[in-house]
Amino acid sequence: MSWAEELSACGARVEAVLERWLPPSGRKPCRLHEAMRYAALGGGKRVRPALVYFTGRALGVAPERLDGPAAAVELIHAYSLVHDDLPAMDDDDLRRGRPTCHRAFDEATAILAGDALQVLAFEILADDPAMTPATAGRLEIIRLLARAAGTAGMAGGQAIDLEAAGQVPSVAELEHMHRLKTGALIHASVLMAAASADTLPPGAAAGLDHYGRALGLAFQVQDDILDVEGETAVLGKRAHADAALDKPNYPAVAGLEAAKKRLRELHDEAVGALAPLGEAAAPLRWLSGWLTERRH
Ligand code: GRG
Repeated sequence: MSWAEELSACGARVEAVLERWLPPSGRKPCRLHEAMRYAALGGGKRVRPALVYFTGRALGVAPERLDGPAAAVELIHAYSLVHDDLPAMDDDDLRRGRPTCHRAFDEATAILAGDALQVLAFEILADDPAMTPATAGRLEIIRLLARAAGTAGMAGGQAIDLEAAGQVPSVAELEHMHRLKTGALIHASVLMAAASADTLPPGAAAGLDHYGRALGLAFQVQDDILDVEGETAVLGKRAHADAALDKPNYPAVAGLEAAKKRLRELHDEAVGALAPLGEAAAPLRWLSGWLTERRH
């Protein structure tokens, strides 16, 4: 299989895991369960689960032990998109090429669906029998995801993002916000897989930590570039949304060419950090290239 095929296999795998954990839509309260399934299933690139599986593969961890972390990080991501699209935040109508959750259902249901997706993530990490058997490893994985989703990560970054509307931050301030809002969950995807390994090769922990950080920022810089250069039909979400909301993004603050240069630097940094893992890190090198060249 090519790496691109491996990436789609990761997407199919996490879809099946999510299907198993999500409450059936026929179970009461049906509308809430339907909204949760609408938000979490059948869409998205599944980048964060792929990072979990690809990192685990580089470390020789069996995929069954990674299903819990892969599904959990995707549920946190899905919840963040549902809440981010709400009228109180970005007020978007389109997500993954279809109506946003609050448009397909209603605002109250979308808020509850986001809440329930978030806690389901932690229920999986606490309960999944296939995960790393050591209690310490499981707790570390829960801690990593909680920190990445909280005020020192995604929720904190989102708060800074909302406060930044109408302002012009420095490049350093913008990068800080991006590292929290988007980077933290991508970083955590790599770290959760590393925490699932029984042992790590020398230098692997620091190398993967560095890779996850660099790739997390790179992902958001590319998202900013796509917001400026992309088209709504290809992105599956509204293009030029940052300008419409008067939100600063990388091309607006540093210029488009500087944003592209920074993206290349971050890709090189991410790939360079994988040196201690040698050939085993080939899928992670490929994924960094794919993510920084993606068009949607
Ligand atoms: C509501 C607490 C809270 C946080 C929201 C991540 C986030 C914070 C908001 C999403 C807004 C956004 C579009 C951020 C840009 C980066 C990003 C996360 C893009 C979407 O991720 P993809 O491209 O989406 O992985 P798919 O649909 O492929 O899963």
